[in-house]
Amino acid sequence: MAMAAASSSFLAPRADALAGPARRGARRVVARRPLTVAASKGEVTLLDYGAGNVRSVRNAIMKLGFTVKDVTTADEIMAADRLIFPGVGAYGSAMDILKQRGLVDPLREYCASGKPFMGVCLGLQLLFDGSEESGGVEGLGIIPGMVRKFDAPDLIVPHIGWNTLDVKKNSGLLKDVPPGDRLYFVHSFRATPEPNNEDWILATCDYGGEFVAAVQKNEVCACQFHPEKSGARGVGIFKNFLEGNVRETADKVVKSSAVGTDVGLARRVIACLDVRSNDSGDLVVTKGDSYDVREKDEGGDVRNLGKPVELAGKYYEQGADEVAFLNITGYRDLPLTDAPMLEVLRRSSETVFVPLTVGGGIRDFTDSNGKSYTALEVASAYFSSGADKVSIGSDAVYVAEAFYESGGVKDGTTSVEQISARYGAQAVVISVDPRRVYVADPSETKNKCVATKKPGPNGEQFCWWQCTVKGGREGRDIGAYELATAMEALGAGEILLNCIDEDGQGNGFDHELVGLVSEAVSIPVIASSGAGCPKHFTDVFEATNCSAALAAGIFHRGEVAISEVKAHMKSENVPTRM
Ligand code: 1PR
Repeated sequence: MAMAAASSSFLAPRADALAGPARRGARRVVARRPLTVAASKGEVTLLDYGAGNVRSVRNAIMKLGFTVKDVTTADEIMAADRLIFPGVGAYGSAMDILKQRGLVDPLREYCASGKPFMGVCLGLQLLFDGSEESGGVEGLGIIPGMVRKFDAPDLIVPHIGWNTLDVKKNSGLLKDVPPGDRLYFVHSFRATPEPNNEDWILATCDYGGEFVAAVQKNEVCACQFHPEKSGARGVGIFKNFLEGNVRETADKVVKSSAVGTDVGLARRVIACLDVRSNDSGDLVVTKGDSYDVREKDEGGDVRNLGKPVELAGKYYEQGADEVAFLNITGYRDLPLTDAPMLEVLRRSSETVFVPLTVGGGIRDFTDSNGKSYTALEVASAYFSSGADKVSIGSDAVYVAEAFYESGGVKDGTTSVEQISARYGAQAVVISVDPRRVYVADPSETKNKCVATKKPGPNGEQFCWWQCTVKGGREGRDIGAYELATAMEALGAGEILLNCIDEDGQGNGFDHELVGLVSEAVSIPVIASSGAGCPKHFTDVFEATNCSAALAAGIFHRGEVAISEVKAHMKSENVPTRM
């Protein structure tokens, strides 16, 4: 594929990407890796058709001591002894690729042969007769039933986050998942249990109604959730598959309803790492107050709060539901060959088995050598390096402005539309960087105002939130409400709602802003900026319909651990993944 080729040109691993200031002309001494390599427990065949992040699946397999053999041809599929099919992206493009490569019949035959098979997410959906995604597409037809969009009224879609299972059968695959435990889902379409597929259903999940969470018939199994993104519990599911322990067990199935009231989709807690190079050229996690990341003392160095890969690992261990990396100087022109964020992702995804979002610089781009890349190519680079979602900041504002100027025309050429069409809406997050603007009367602006409980400096009773670009450096005449609604229309799957006024202040999230935007869209909204203590998380979950809350400073400075936030949420009966 042209895209993959273009991506790889700027994706070549840079061993020194994280090594600190470049020392031109210095002779580099390359440390040799020890020659002792642990013996492989066996080989697993992976069908990666190049449509997204399967790096984490690979990493989970390798962490368990197995080696990965990639397959691309029909013969290789038939020759496999144990096949993993991690479907990613949109249903239509996945089936197109399988057809082009002549893999449809071989996959059917492989599953019919009864050899071990594991599908993940889209890899489950493709087993069904077809999907209404991509305008109606035929699937592999191995399991009866159609995949349809979540359709319950007022449901936030995509279904993103950690949800509980209702296990229907005794199976070795899920034997280590205690009732009430949560696994990570991210999808807009789902299959439902029906009488003609009942014999396949291993577990269901409830989100606006019961849907298929896992299927199994003998050695052929598939999960709608992502084991490779479901922490240690999820990696254990892969272990059961890889070690050949998926057959029925004698243990009794315990229903998740027996575990109490904390069932269903959890409210997520996200750790955010604002990343940039400091003045010595080291890539550091920094954190500002209202987006000013420099120390206040003389010299004003960029604040250095730690190393990105180490901090991501720490927050994973503490129970973060997701980790976001924002390359806060991504709006500047950097040659793509110097994209150290790619290396951060590669290394983080080796040890962090929860979703990773990356943002900064996702837009059409011409590097200093005059070589041009599309936003889709930049995003593809991030996905293939280990990102599950990309977040678009400045470019989303320009796209929304053009969208309104054109009277709401969707021409399919924008970054948001292209990435969404290729990778699915759930992979596209919009990072909004707004600032509060007071007005005496809503007629003073074309943007949506609210009557505020925090009047302005001159007693103004109304305000709106002005979007900015380039990390808050430039305000535009478009509000957060208008940006969010345009982005939903263009195919974004989630809104990361920052607030420049509250950033780093520790006074709590801006409930008026979060309430306005989360009522305006039916995609998940992540509240961001201002967390100062665990109570601020339960406050924003109680006051608004947001799906997740994100914080940075309190975690980086060690003032509050993520586990403390979770414990507080649990004590306040907020659905929480512990
Ligand atoms: O415009 O697509 O290149 O993306 C740039 C990205 O970098 C955007 O997502 C933008 O939010 C981010 N960014 C740019 N400049 C800054 C800055 O701080 N100077 N950081 C910046 C945004 C805000 C939050 C922060 C929360 C929580 N950081 O992500 O983590 O406010 O902080 P807190 O808990 O300490 O209050 P593009």
